[in-house]
Amino acid sequence: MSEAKSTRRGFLTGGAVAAGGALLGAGAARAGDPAILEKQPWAQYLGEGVDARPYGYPSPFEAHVVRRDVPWLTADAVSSVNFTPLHELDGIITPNGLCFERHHAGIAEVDPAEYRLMINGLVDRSLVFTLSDLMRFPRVNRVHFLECAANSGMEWRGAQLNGCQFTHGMIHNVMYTGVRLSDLLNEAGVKTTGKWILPEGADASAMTRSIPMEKAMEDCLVAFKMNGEALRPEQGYPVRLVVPGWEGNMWVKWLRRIEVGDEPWHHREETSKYTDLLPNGKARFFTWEMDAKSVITNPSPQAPITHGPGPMVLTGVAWSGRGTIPRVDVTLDGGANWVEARMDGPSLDKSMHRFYHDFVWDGRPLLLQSRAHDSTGYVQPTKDELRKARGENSIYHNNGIQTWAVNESGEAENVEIS
Ligand SMILES: Nc1nc2c(c(=O)[nH]1)N[C@H]1C(S)=C(S)[C@@H](COP(=O)(O)O)O[C@H]1N2
Ligand SMILES: [Mo]
Repeated sequence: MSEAKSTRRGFLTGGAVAAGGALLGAGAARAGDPAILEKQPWAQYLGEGVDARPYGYPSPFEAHVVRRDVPWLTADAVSSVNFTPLHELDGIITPNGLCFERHHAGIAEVDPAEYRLMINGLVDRSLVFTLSDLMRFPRVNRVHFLECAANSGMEWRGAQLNGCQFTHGMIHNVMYTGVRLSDLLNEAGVKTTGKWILPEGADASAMTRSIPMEKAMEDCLVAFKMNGEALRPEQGYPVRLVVPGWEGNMWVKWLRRIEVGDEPWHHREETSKYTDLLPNGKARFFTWEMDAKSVITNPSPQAPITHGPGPMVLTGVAWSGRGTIPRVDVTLDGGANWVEARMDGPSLDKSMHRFYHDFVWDGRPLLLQSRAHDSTGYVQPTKDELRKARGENSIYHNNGIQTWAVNESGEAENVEIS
């Protein structure tokens, strides 16, 4: 242990190969390592030219890095969900092909030439925009997370799914390019009686959700690009609504119409499914903002420690629908001791944040947890605190602290401690 600590200094100041080797006890083997001494197959032939891959894909060695679903969760794949492989990612941006998908009636394949967006209802003039009409409004770029209100929902009653992909993977964090919804609404001229918008999707589910006018005017976007390229069909190509910080259900994909009204349309929509049932039988309505939350992505059940004791990097993500994440705490011993994690990467409003904890593992079992603090001062609660407030019957808005138990071999498991 003390030896590990003293070598860590060299490791972190640049003697990575020497110190790393010494720590792993593998330095001697590495010295004669054929992987560095011998000419590898890929150095013995000319590679493919630039015309071979007009649209690039990841290395075939990364084929395991995919969205995954849990087949028993839903009756069929058309109205279902898959999960972002958080344990394989780093930084804060989710690559387009790995953004989790949640569809109520499958993926709509919309022809952009036939794409139209209508604004009608309590407006001075109903308008119909083509895609090129939309692109003539001033554009903005914003990075935001989208989290399904059901994320971690399976964990309300106890530890269930073995991997952060499944417990926390109903989230993605993307840079959107689009236009302000307020610009479009102002173009149509919202009447003073217009207090709500009802966005509608062009897919077979014609998904609709009511959103208060204040939010629509404040920061909602009508987006056509994600991470620089056109939205993927799975994410609503060619146009989706972006509702920063609010639950994913409101981010209508394949957006085709926005009706302006004087009250919400709760009788027409799915809202009943997206409320939180309290122990007294009453429901929590209007719980749209996503509370601050975090999860350790590495190590985790799908990403065990494979290098043995010594210096290691623990990492994870944190986010809040109410602002930024100035601080995340991490514990290695189930909450007896907490240390402040190191935040790295952009800290953007209503966006994912990345944290690290660099430490020397002595090879003993760990009980890992992370606890997010957001810019409003709110602190992520424990699962027991959440249950006390909301009971066991909830499904939505579970932002409780996650625990991973790591054993001596470095394998991690989803557990609950109280
Ligand atoms: N048109 C339409 N929009 C939709 C849905 C849908 O089924 N149809 N699903 C909603 C739900 S419940 C969520 S969580 C998000 C998921 O967005 P994603 O597929 O980009 O992850 O889209 C929302 N927008
Ligand atoms: Mo959702």
